[in-house]
Amino acid sequence: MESLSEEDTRAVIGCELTIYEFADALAMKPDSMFVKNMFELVDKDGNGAVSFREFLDMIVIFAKGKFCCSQHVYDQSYIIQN
Ligand SMILES: [Ca+2]
Repeated sequence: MESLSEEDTRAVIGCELTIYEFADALAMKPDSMFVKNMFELVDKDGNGAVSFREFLDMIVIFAKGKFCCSQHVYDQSYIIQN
């Protein structure tokens, strides 16, 4: 397996996703309420973009199974437990 160069690593870490790219990464439509709410939740600094770090934080939350959804998650309801 080939490793990334330092320059490529910095580019990955420094990249930010728009809501359209975020929706694409989740294989969902950018105008869905789920994507809008999730994007707003993940964009912790509120700059209108999801950083690599913010995206990783979301993945960790999913991986730990602490993200709980009601049956209406695709409408607008979600809860993250501490
Ligand atoms: Ca952000």
